[in-house]
Order: sequence, then structure tokens, then C-alpha cells
Amino acid sequence: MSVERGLFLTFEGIEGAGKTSNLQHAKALIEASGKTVIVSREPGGTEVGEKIREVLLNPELPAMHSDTELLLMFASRAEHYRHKILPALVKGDWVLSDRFTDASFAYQGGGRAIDTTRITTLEDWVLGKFKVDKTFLFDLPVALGLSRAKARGAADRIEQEEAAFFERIRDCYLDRAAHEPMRFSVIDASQSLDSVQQQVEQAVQVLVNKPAT
Ligand code: T5A
Repeated sequence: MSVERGLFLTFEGIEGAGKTSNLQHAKALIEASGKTVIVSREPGGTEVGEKIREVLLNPELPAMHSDTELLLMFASRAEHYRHKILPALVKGDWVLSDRFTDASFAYQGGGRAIDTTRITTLEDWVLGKFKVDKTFLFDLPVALGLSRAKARGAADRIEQEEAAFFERIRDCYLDRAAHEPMRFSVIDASQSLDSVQQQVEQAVQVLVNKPAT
């Protein structure tokens, strides 16, 4: 008997958007429907990927070239995809990832102004035809996101960027969502946590109740 492939869901947004908090909420909802859920993150998600993450986010290292940053994001992703995401999906588990390739388009493409054709080339190389099933984009004004992130703890290397950098990232995320409305669920993350969780619940229920294709 063949096993039905699990779904791959990603959680995206600027700093402090509430991805991590809501990912845990989505996990509980999906598990309640009887599925096995693997939670992961990028950069990171594997032993090698977590080492790459330490380098990427370390505020004490000298300035990193934007190409290096992009390539390290994809090095972490190659490891994550081959060793964690794909094996879990094939087993029928669902995988929830705190960030994925949309973050490279938004941060390195929008934020750092790297030509998106170069990012697409890396995407094709590392992921081939693999596609995300659903992306939750937590959208909120940059100032609110940064104030939430700041209240949570010390800024990492990327969080130290100026507000204009995050405005470009937010615009890029919204642009991607507008171009792929079936894949993206845009969540108004400026609301209270309760209200944001209700929006997530509605979108997750649709996925959980969807008949297998
Ligand atoms: N990156 C990543 C790239 O540049 N390119 C890439 O390809 C990839 C994959 C990773 C960094 O790497 C970059 C992007 C990032 O800069 P990260 O681990 O994803 O970093 O971390 P951050 O985005 O920095 O995560 P944050 O923790 O800041 O944001 P979250 O996860 O969106 O927010 P969360 O859930 O931790 O909430 C932040 C605070 O706000 C509160 C929470 O309790 C928490 O204290 N909060 C709310 N408060 C009020 N109302 C609500 N609705 C709230 N929701 C959450």
C-alpha cells in the first residue's frame, strides 16, 4: 500500500511577525487531526544547518558579502531538504518550516538587492521541481515587528539592519503573495495573538479537511 505524501507548510514574515508562536499553534491543530508533524526552521533544521545558522546570525563576525549570505542560506537549505524535509514527506509526515526559499527572495533579493534570476538558479539547483504546499505570510508594519523582536531579546546580525531594509523585505513578500494567491495565506499579524491564531486556524482547517489528491 502506497503512503500518501505529507504536506510541506512554511511560515514567513519580517522579524517579530509571530511566525514561531503561530507555527506551534498550527502544529497542535494538525496533530489533533491525527497527523505526525515535524517542526523545523531555516537557516538550520539539521546538525550541519544549525552550524551554518550560527555563522549567518553571529553579530560579532566581520561584514559578510551578500553573495556569501545567499549561498550559505542555500547550503543550509540543501542539507535541510535532502536530509530532513524530503524523507519526512515521503513517510507521510507533515513538515512545518519556520522560513524557507521565500525568505531568500525577500531578504537577499528584496533586502540586499541580489538579482532574483541568481536566486531562481539556486532554487532550481537545490530543489528542482519541489514546491511548498502552503505558505503563511505573517504581515505587519515594520516598526511593530521590530519592536516585538526587540522586546524578545538581543538583535542578531540581520536584525541589526535599518528599517528601510525590512520595508523592502515586506514589499517583496507581499508581491510574491500577490503572484501566488493559491499558495499564500496572508495573515494580518498586527492583531492580538488570539486573533492571529484564529486566522491561522481557519487556513489550517482547510488543509486538514482537504481530500487527498
Ligand atoms: N533569513 C532566513 C534570510 O535572510 N534568508 C533566508 O533564506 C532565510 C531562511 C532568521 C534570520 O535569517 C534570515 C531572516 C532572519 O533575519 P529567524 O529565526 O527566522 O531568523 O528569526 P526571526 O525572524 O528573527 O524570528 P523572530 O523570533 O524575530 O520572529 P517571529 O518568529 O516571527 O516571532 P515570534 O513568534 O518569536 O514573536 C516575537 C515576539 O512577539 C510576540 C511573541 O510573544 C514574541 O515575544 N508576539 C506577539 N505579541 C503581540 N501580538 C501578537 N500577535 C504577537 N505575536 C507574537
